[in-house]
Amino acid sequence: MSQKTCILVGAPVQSGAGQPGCVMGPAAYRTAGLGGALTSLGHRVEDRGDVAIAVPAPMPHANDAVENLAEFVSWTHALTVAAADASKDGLPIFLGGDHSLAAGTVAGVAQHAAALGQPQFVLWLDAHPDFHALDSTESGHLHGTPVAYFTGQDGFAPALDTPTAPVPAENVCMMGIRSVDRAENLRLAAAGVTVHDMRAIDEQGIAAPLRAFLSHVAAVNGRLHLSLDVDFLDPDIAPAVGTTVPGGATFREAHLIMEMLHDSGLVTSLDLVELNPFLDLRGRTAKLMVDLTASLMGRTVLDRKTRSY
Ligand code: 6HN
Ligand code: MN
Ligand code: MN
Ligand code: MN
Repeated sequence: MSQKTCILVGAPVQSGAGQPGCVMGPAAYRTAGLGGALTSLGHRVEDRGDVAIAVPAPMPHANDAVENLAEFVSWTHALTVAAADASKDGLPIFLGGDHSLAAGTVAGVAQHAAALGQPQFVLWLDAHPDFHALDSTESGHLHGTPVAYFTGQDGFAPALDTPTAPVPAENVCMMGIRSVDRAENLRLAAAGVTVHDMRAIDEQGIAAPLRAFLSHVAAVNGRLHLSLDVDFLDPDIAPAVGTTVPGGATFREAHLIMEMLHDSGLVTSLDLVELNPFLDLRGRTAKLMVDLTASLMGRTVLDRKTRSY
């Protein structure tokens, strides 16, 4: 990737998670040195500060389990605008915040892609598919819903309209999946999302399926949004998340993905989500997320000059 203008957009969202703490995410990324890591790689960095919403009036839902629906609606509107805007000026990096923020960030970057006449793709790195609608969530935690929203699935009206530029479900590729609720399973298959669960990665590794996806994105001149949930990573290396699932991606798998994405030159926007600094151990997870972002933006973890290929 050549020199980029990275636009940092803080999204201190925690209304979609089951426990507080993600509100501290943007500050933790800044504290862990995200901006400096990017400038040291030769990129320009513009920090737009944190997006904010006014405290909204409560919004009830027929599914009694649903929590903080009004906040979800306000964040989705605000972040759609912020993401469409930032996309015009550079490569937006959204500092979360829980994963419900991706309802807005992906809707916004996809609006920009539509204006350019390019197809939008999403690489979803997560233990979970986050494919519930408001009617199917059992936990009521709306960080379990963004993919269903931005792909234009039913089940969000009348709280939210379908996004103006929904991402076709076939343009979404998920990796690392290892915790799927029954309703999600049925809907994922029906919608046509590509899911590489951990079983598939154990058998094939991450390189082959990722390479296949990237060559498809390149072939149709697509734009690629990467949504990186902390719980994609194994909890041993990334403990600062409220929804840990054992058996996650290793340090080496995660860096390999980032290096391959860098080499592809295809990534046009990024979410860093679900970091809960209250659960971290001496900043370990925040620093790992910053290092992975640096890999994505051109830092090599192994010294390529000493490689024999
Ligand atoms: N995330 N499927 C579970 C639920 O509560 O709906 C977990 C959601 C996790 C969301 O990790 O971004
Ligand atoms: Mn709850
Ligand atoms: Mn998630
Ligand atoms: Mn997750």
